[in-house]
Amino acid sequence: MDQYEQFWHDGFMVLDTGLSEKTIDHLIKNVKPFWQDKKPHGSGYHDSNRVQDAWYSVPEVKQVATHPLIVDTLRKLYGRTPLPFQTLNFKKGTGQRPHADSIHFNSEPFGLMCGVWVALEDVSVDQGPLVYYPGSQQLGEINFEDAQLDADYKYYPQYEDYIESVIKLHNYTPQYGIVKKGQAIIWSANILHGGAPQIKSELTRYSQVTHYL
Ligand SMILES: O=C(O)CCC(=O)C(=O)O
Repeated sequence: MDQYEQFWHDGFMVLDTGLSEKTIDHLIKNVKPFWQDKKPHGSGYHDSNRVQDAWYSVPEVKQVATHPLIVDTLRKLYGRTPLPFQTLNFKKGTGQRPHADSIHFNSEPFGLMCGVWVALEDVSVDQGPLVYYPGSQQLGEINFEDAQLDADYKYYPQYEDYIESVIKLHNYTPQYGIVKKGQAIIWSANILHGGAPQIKSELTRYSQVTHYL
């Protein structure tokens, strides 16, 4: 199996972006004010850990989102020109419970969306790495109706409970994004994933997720 076939089999791929230390360090320096209090121009919701759409204000965020190797890899995987449509920059682990991104944004036809998570520093288990469940992208699309819930954001915790029950039912094995600075994890829209709890809360876990259609 080549790495492209492997992606469709497992739902993810690890890629060395070759991004320079200098670019990554500038990126972090330039996003820092937004983690503190500022809000980037044109951005959506953000808090002290999550800065949405910093690419409006920080050229290096846009540089990562449009990095030729990432764009080219997505083009080969999906057979179409990828369109980055959102960036998220995290300072720490998210501790997000498992979900599929297709619950947040979707494509027609289903399955064209993907996320690319780039480590902006070396990531260990102590920092709350990305966690994902290989093979789970092969399940059909799971929405609120499947979990017998009304499609209302107030039921999101129950959706997460349902996803956990699906993971147990299928006995999926978690895999953790223990990767090096500059490595990327590409995940397909439907893979179940989240953030592992951060064991050492004093540590950072600088990362960028770009979502593509
Ligand atoms: O970075 C993480 O810990 C999780 C990110 C995530 O689940 C997402 O962006 O959908």
